[in-house]
Amino acid sequence: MSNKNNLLLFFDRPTEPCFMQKGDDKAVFELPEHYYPDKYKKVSSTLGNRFGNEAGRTIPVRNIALPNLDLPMQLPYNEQFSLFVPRHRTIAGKLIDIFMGMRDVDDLMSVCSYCQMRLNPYLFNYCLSVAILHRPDTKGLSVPTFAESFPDKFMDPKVFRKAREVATTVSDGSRMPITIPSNYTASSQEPEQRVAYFREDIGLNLHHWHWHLVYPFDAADRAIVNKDRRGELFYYMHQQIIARYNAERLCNNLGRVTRYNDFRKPISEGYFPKLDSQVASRAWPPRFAETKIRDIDRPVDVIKIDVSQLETWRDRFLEAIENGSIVLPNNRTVPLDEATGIDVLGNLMESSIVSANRGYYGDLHNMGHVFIAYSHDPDHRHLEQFGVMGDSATAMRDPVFYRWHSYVDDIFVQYKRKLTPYAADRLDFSGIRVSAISVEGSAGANTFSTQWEQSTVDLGRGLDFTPRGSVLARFTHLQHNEYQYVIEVTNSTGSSTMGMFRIFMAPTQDENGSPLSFEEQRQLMIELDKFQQGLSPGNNKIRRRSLDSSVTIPYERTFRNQSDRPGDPGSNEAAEFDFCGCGWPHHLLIPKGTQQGYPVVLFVMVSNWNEDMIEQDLVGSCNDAASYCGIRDRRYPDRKAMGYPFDRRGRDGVNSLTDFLTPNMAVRDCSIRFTDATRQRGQR
Ligand code: CUO
Repeated sequence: MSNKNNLLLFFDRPTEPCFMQKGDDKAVFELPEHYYPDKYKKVSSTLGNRFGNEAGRTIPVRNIALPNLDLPMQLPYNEQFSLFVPRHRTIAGKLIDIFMGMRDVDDLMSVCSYCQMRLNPYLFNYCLSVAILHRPDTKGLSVPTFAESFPDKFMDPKVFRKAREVATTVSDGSRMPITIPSNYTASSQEPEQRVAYFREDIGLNLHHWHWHLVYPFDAADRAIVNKDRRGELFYYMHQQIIARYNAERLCNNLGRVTRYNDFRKPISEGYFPKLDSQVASRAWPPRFAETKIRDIDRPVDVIKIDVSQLETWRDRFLEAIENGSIVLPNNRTVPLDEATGIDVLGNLMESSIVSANRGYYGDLHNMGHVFIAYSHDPDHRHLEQFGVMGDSATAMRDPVFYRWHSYVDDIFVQYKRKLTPYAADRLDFSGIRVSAISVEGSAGANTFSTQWEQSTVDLGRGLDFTPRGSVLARFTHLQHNEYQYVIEVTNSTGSSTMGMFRIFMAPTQDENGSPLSFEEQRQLMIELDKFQQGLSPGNNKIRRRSLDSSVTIPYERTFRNQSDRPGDPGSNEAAEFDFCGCGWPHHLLIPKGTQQGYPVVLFVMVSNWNEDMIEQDLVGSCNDAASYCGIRDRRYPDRKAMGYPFDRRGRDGVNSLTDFLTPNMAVRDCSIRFTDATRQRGQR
C-alpha cells in the first residue's frame, strides 16, 4: 500500500502536470505510458527521464482500468467551476462518486494522476478534497488550504507578478515577503468600501469555501450530503454571517444590510473584484452599479431560466411558511414541526439533494447566486464567465452576497417567528443563578480591543510553472487582543451539576442611535462561545479564554502550513490539526468597533447540560469549531435549536433584552475600542 500522503501532492501547483516535481521533496509520479495526454505522448519517455532523474523520489502509479470520465471531461479545462451551477454540480457529483468508489488509495492515486492532467483544476481540486474528507482510508489527511493552491481567488493579481519575479530572481530561502495590498478594490467614495476589510478577508472566504466543502450539495452517496441537521446549519451559519456583517456595518456608520427582495429592481451596489483567474486566464467580471438580473439563457452552461422562476419558488416558500407545512412530490403534506421544521426548510432552500421536494421548491438559494453571477452576461453574448457570486471561495467579497443572504435569512426568520416563544420556565435553570459576567483584557475591564495585524501566507504551492520554493506574501487583517470572560454562578441545587454556557454579543443601538428592541437585537446576536462546565454547590467563578471559542479555529489552522502540522498523518495529534479548516477565523471573532469605543452588550446563559448534551464519542474528531461547522461524522453537539435562545421571538411582555432575562442569564455593557495601528503577527 502506498502512502496516502502522496495524494496531497495533487494539490501542489495545480496546473502543472503531475509528472513534474511536486512537494518539498521533489516527488515525481511514474505514470503508465498511456496516462500521458496526447500532447505529451510523443515525448513521454524524455519527460519521464527528465523529471525522474532530478526527482527526490519517485512514486509508481498503478496501471488500472480507468473509469468512464466522459461527464467530468465535459467541463472545459480553462473554465470557471461553480457549485451553484446545476450542471457543474452534476459533474462534480459524478467525479466525487468516482473518487469515492476507488478500491483503495493506490487506485485513487492512479485515477487522480490521470485526471489531474485533463480535468478542470478547480473541479478536480474540489472533488478530490471532498473525497479525502469522506473516505475512511484517507481520514487524518488534511487538504491544503485552498488559498495556497489557488491564491488567485483571494488576492490582487499584481501580487503574482511580483511573486514570479521574486521566485525567478531570488533563490529560495532569501526571498523577502511581498505585500498584498489591502483596500484595493474601491476608493473611499464608495461607502461600502468601509467594510471591505471584512468582505475581502482571506480567512473569511476560506471559511466559507471550507464550509461548503464539508457540506457538499451533491453526491450519489447520500451519506456525504445528508449530515445531521445540515439544513439547519446552512441557515444558522449564514445567519451568523449576516449578524456579524451587520455589526461591522454599524461600527462603520453604515446601516444594516437591506434584503435583495425585489428581483425586478436594479442592484444598487456595484462590485469590481480585481481578481484574475490563473486557470481561466481571465479577469473576474465586474458588476456595475444598478445592474438588474435578467432571464438567463446560456447553452454552454446548460442554464435556461427566467427571473419569474425565482419568484415562483419564493412564493412556494412563503406558502409553506404560511401553512406551516410543505408539499412532497406525491402531494402529501408534511407539517414543519418545532424540532425539524427549520432543518427541512434549510434543505429545501439550499437546495441540496436532500431537499424534500426539489421539483416544487426548486433551487432558490443557488439560483439566486447564479442570476446575480451572470447578470453582466445572461445570454453569453460576450462570452463571459460568472462573477464572484458564482464561487463559494469568492462570493463573500461582493456586497450583494450579504443582500442575497439576508433575503434568504429573512425567509427563515419568518418561519421562526411563527414558533411559540420560549416560556420563562423553559429558559430557566432552577437552582442556578448567574450573578455577573465581565471581560478582562489588555484594554481594561469590559473593553475589547482591536487593531490591524499583518500575517504571511506561502504562495509557492499555487504558483505554477515558476522555480520551486516558498514565496511569502504578507497581508493585513483585523485582529483583537485576547481576553477572558469571568462568569459568577451560584449553584443552590445542593449538588454538583453541569452547565451549558452560551455567550453572545450584540450592538445596543440602531443606526440612529436609538436603543434596539428585543426583536431587532436578537437577530443581531453573534455567538462568541458555547461550552460546558461543572458547577459545584455554592459560588463558582468561571474563567474562559477567548482563544478557546467554540466558534473559531485558531489562526494557524485557517492559514495552515502543511509542513507545520504535528505528528504523523493519521495520528490523533495530526487529526486534531486537521478536519478542520472549517471554522470562523479567530481574527474575526470580535467586530472592529470604533476608536471612541463601540457599545455592545455581552450576554451569558447557563442551561442544564443534561438536557442539551448529545452522547457521542468525540475521540479523534475535530470539534473545536462546532458551532458553525458541526463535527465531522458526528451529530451536532447540542440538542437545542441553533441560535438558542435567540432563534425565536421573545415571550409576551419582552420588549428589551433586560425583559428577556431569567435568573440563569446575565448581561454586561461593554465596548469595542479600535486602534488604527498595524502590528506584525507575533508581536503583542
Ligand atoms: Cu454559502 Cu450562498 O451559501 O453562499
